[in-house]
Amino acid sequence: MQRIFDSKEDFVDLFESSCQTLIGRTYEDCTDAERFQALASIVAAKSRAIGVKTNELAQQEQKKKVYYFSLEFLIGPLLDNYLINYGVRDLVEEGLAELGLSLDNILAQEQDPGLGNGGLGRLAACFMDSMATEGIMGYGNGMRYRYGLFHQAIVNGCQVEETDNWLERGFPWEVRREQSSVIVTFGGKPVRHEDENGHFWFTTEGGDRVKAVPYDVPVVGYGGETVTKLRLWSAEPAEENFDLDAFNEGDYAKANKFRSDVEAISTILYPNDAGPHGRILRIKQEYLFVSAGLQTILRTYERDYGPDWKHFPDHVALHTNDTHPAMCGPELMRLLVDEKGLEWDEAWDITTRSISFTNHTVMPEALETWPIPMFRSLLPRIYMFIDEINRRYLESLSQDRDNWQELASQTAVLWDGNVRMANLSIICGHSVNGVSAIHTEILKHDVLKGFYALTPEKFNNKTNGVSHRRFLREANPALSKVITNAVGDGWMTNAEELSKLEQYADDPAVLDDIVTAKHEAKKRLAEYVKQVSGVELDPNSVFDVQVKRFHAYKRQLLNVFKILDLYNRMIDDPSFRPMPTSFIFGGKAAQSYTFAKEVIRLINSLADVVNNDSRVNDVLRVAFVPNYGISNAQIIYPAAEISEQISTAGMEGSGTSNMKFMMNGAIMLGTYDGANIEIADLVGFENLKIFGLRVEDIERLKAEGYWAWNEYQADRGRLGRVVDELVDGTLARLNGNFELVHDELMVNNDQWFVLADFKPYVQAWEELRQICANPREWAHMSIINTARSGHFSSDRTIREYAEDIWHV
Ligand code: 26Q
Repeated sequence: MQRIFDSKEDFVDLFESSCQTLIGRTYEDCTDAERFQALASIVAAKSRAIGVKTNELAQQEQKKKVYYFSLEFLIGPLLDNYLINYGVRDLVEEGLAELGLSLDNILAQEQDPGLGNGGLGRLAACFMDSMATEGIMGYGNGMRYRYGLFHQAIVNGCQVEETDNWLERGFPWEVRREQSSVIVTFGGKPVRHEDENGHFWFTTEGGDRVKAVPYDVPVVGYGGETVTKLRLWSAEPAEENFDLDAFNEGDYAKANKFRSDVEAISTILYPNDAGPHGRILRIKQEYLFVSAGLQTILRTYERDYGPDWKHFPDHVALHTNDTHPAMCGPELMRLLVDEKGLEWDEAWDITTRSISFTNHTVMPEALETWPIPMFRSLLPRIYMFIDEINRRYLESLSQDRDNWQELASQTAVLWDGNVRMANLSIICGHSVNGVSAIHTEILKHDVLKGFYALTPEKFNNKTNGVSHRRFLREANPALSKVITNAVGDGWMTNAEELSKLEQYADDPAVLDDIVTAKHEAKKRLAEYVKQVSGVELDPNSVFDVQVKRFHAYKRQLLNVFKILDLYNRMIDDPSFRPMPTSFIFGGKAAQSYTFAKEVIRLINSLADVVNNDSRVNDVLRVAFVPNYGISNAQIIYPAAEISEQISTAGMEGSGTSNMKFMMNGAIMLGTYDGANIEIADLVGFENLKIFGLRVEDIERLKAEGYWAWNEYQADRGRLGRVVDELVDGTLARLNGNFELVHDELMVNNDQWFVLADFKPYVQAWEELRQICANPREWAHMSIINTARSGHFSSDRTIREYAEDIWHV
């Protein structure tokens, strides 16, 4: 353990002087926000110093480096995480208390950098944490967006997107590394050169030169021994082209255009369903962070090993998080061929041995493609490499295979006027992985079956994991204490040690402690919900939670139907009194995703109806937590008793909130999808509830013909009534009826099988709800879930990547 403070006194001295030197006031006169700045700056400075040592050591030992390329890193607040990882949280808390200050109040000041959409971005952050903890030299390579994913406000039931100005008060963890800036060129004209041996290469003439400036954020592993870094790139003009004439004429926008055009590249993070708008900027982002990252990596490699390129893959692994960094392949080829003078075959061998790729989704509309004309004019030299990669690939295909035309239509990079980024990622790498067992099977036998037929050895599964240090230890101190009292604290670095808890599964004292810890967390969440949404929740009711991005396939709508049905039954039959339950939702919808935004409005309308109806509101409550993100997720997970994981089977890559809830002892109510299946395998069907259609059922229904109308007719009394209520005024108080939602079911034939799964879902919920009525029975199941959640630590996932893919 690398303790950054020798003693409490040592910390207090440092803190007092940091307030003086950084803020210019005594700690007493500082605000909590300023105290946060002072404390974070000490921890950041210590981290940078340890980072230098980590780096020197790695260089001496010639340790292999892993570069994790991701357009998203949803890192969350860092201070608490780092204090825990350095083992000084208690010491700091006590030291501050002696000064009359509260660590919790200071921690609450930290901004949450929203540099990601959801699961994929958070996974990247968990991986950074686990790599550092496992002593792997893992470096993140991403973008420093000026504005994070929007801040979500709820106005009159509707989502309203507000700018997330996360840098407003500065970001104390980052350091701008001006010296390490690199130039990235867009457009221009490739010019061919040839030497006397016929060897040729290209340079680019003209084009727009952009300066990519890195900002480094320390990544502290548990124990503080290994500190690596996350490098985030920002776009700036390469030359000052201030238009003085325009300025003198008073046209300030024109005068500054050179700057604003370039800075637009790193201004915002794109939502996961971005329409055609802004697509050019998106490609620019993708190329900027890929090119800047790779240029830097080659420079570092050359410094450490000289121009010995053929051993590059022995010392460097390049991992691409989804297709967003797919240009790694052609850009590495360009650097090796055009700038380092390698022949094609040699460069290709190095490229494919270095790059690996993770796919996160099977939805066809999520697979990135770019129109060739647009791509070529923006990145002409990269396009030439892609064209040649594609040509050589098809050539080898046609030599080896009889059915090559069919395979080509599935696997070619250039097809139908588009560049297909997933195919590019697979061809340029040595490994393709899915994020749960079932997802990988679907990739192999459906979405990517052509590639699987050709190169089965490239395919492997890496079931996701999450940082149990952040989502259990940090988020849920009360439960963590119960665990550590029972089994010691070895689980912090070896999550499998959580399994020792199982011997207490029938121990009344420990079960009571579990119930007490849950109750504490529920009280805390209830306070938070009251503060942010005005809804009052009773901590004695059961907390049933669904928090995740809003998407039709995640079926928040199914959950709404369950609640509405419960409401209807209570209104019809006043003697029907279900046990008190609070239904809690949270999540953002992409700004242009109308259906998803309507479901948010629907939940808020339902909340408005239910919470204000005195016939039901003593036992039913519905709350929507606005602006779901890492910070409030850490308040939400610990408080849940029921975890809703109800995606249409076959659609969810893995899901990761299912794992975070599991660690915190919530019982899952889920479909047989993504990592839910592996969770069920581990805890057994008796310790959670699985319901509904499975992948094969859905395939059969699709083949035989599924008719939403039949489902509606077959149960007019309950299901049919709920469908009708979308448009009959029942829920219209906040901005009207829900025709769009209704028509998705009844006109568009319910693509996500909401109506088909309604009955088994309600049934499974009733059964689970019965269990929750008996706290001891619930606690028994809960402790088994926590005890078996060690498998879903991202430490395990990272060890698998390290061994099977990166070979470190
Ligand atoms: C693509 C093109 C243009 C603009 C945006 C995008 C884009 C951005 C983000 C496409 C997809 C994403 C994010 C996807 C994502 O978060 N997928 C989730 O990944 C998790 C981690 O593996 C899984 O657990 C989830 O199942 C999966 O939905």
